[in-house]
Amino acid sequence: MELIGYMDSPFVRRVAISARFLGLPYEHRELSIFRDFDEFRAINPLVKVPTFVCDDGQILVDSTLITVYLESVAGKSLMPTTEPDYIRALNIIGASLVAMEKAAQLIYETKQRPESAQHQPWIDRLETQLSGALGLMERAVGDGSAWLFGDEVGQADLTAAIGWRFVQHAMSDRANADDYPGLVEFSARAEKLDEFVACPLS
Ligand SMILES: N[C@@H](CCC(=O)N[C@@H](CS)C(=O)NCC(=O)O)C(=O)O
Repeated sequence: MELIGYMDSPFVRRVAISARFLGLPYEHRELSIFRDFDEFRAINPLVKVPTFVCDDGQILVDSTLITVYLESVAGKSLMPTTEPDYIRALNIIGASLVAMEKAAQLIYETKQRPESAQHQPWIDRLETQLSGALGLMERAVGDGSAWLFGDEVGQADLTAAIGWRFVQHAMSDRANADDYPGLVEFSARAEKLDEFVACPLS
């Protein structure tokens, strides 16, 4: 199994860290969807990260779908198995994925487009959505001193922690750490775990 993409994508990092929590070994290839577009396209015409190459050569995209596959290979799950925890985990993962997605869209809007083509109302909208997602995540983690569903780190924990770290790394000016003390603490604890240390944000 091979994971393709840089860890500066929170979606790639999510797959990498999930695989480690599931105890699954994988190869990792760093290719950029921008700088290595043609090489990437030859592997996957979708040119999306994460791209995941299964042992039989089939290609998967989307961190959630890849994680579903990894869980089936591992024969175990990083999700709570009973309600209402299961639904709450899905809710937190959803907010964290939106935070990642809106932050990525802000990068595209402000770094890929020439300044003259940027549209401020769209940027404002993305920022509002980003702060809405971060607000939900902050409420979910509380003071950040405990994992979300007991002693074990699960998919909701790792996705929230990766999401916050990415936003802080990419745009700390748009997400003031003072406004999110719970996430700061939660992320700091997560980043010390072996599975996170092994997958540094590149
Ligand atoms: N929902 C997807 C999002 C993945 C995603 O948007 N990746 C970005 C990089 S962070 C990408 O491939 N961007 C290039 C593009 O969309 O063309 C997931 O969970 O994997």
